[in-house]
Amino acid sequence: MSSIYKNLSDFSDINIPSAKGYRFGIVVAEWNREITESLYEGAAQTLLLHGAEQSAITRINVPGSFELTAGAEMLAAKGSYDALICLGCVIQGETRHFEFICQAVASGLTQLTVKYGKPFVFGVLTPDTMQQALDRAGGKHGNKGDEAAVTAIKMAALARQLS
Ligand code: RBF
Repeated sequence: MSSIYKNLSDFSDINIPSAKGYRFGIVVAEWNREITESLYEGAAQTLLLHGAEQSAITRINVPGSFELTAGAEMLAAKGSYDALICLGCVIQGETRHFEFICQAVASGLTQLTVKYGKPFVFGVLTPDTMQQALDRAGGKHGNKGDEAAVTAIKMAALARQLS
């Protein structure tokens, strides 16, 4: 988690495995598109930076974060991916809708990880305000899309190592 003490989007001191030869699926929610496009750009650039081929990255869009689980399942069922990255942004409002969406996605992606034995990375921002979202999508707290990609690479490498 990013904080005033540690911005995890700076990976310069962390040993990240090569992503060469791995296949990645990225599911992007269209709600709060300004934010999710930045998350996607960060994730895709990070995968490429660490050796993934452009042709090894498949992107699909879903309407909102609630649909991330369904989109990820559809992608996983169709293709052979080493990791799936799910990107969304749910801004806390005054209704309980926020909790329903976030809990559904967190639980859905956990279930998919268990079902497929592969990483389904939770790259969903859950800020209180749009400014906090901007700060975490290429702003002063880095880009959580980058962090999601690094998690995907590390977990894909771990899955291969243990298989
Ligand atoms: N989807 C998001 O990705 N982020 C949101 O902040 C968000 N807020 C929503 C607020 C309300 C009141 C509703 C009804 C939907 C919202 N959605 C949001 C869309 C949700 O993820 C999903 O696409 C729809 O509920 C249709 O299943």
